[in-house]
Amino acid sequence: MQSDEPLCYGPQVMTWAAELAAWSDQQDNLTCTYLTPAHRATAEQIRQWMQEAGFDTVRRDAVGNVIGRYKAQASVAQPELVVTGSHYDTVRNGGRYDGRLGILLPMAVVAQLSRRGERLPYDFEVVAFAEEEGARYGTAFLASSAYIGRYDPAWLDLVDAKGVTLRQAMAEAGLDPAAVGSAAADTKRIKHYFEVHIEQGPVLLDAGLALGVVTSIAGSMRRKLLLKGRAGHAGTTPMHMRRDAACAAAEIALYVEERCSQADTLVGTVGMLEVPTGSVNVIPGACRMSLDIRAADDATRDAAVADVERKIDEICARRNIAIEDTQPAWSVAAAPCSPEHRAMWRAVLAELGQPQFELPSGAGHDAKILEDVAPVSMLFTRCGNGGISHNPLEIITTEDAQLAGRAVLAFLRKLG
Ligand code: HGY
Ligand code: MN
Ligand code: MN
Repeated sequence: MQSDEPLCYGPQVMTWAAELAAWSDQQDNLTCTYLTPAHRATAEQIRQWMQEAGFDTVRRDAVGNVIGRYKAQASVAQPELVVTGSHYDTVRNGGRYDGRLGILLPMAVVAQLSRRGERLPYDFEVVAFAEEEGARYGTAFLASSAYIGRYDPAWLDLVDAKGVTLRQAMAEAGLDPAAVGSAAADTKRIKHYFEVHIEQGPVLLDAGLALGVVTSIAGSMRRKLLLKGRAGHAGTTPMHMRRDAACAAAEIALYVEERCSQADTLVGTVGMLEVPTGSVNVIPGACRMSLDIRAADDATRDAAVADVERKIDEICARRNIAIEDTQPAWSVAAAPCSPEHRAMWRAVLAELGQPQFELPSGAGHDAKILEDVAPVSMLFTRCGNGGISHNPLEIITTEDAQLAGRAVLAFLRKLG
């Protein structure tokens, strides 16, 4: 592959991603959840690298986002703002590229622009969002919601698995819970937001393509439930007299699987299923479970959610099981990507000798939140290992990251 750019994007991103992966909440895997010591060390490292890369200003905002700004050409009196970014938190036992690629790659591109002394006709901001997965406090896209001025103060009272409130975690991290409103960006200035992200699926891999342009970002609904039956002796309680919370959860999980197999782009997952303080010889009196239901369009998703909720009520009524939402149900609408910028990305792919391939995103991304305040676009990179993600086997190649870096530079110039 001939390139007029030095090989400065791919190798740099792979090196940085490997170094960030060293910071984890767990000894034997990559888990980097909101505001833990590993998360704070990751933020500090990104801040340092941004400074070394040549950003004019680098700051940590009130919720822990790390934001680097590369200023416009001095001749532009009132420059607009183009923003890119992604998240640096991870799921538990996650991969090192989910989110982080979308931070590190634009950082490498700014380093190249800075080396060349090249300025863009707009201010360019790279945002390392502090919390997208919702792994510690359950509410996803917290950091990009704060960035667009939609922080919900009720989130401060969310509690993690160890009973630490989000408010306490912020104080421990040196952040002021009362200042969360100050994280809001001047969204009126944002001309465009784009996000580079690994595909997290097998489509590009199966098509033999390195890059793809995203058409739309799936909307999702999440619930966390506590089903309450009655604990009892496993040996002496006849089957017809039981209120087994785990069996109710199992019946619900199988219905979610069946119902969400009935439409394209519709998916449903029970990712968390747990009998708290369970014992081998005790009928489960309680069972915690999570629901995650998504589709490329809201109508498909909402129809499935309505059916699942009806079924939950029917199963629990029949089994005499009480239902409790352990946190407010949460949903985010599907987001279309900007046709104008999709065309720009397709033109960039053509210039790079790549097929102009487009695909929907089944995963949620911060771009979905930014779509409320600005036109958004996304560029996907191929995932290896069968497209696996949210798994330590998540992998990309240096060559694909290099190509993506060249695409970002070309896109930035086109935006000008
Ligand atoms: O769950 C998602 O789709 C994303 O990885 N947060
Ligand atoms: Mn993810
Ligand atoms: Mn992600």
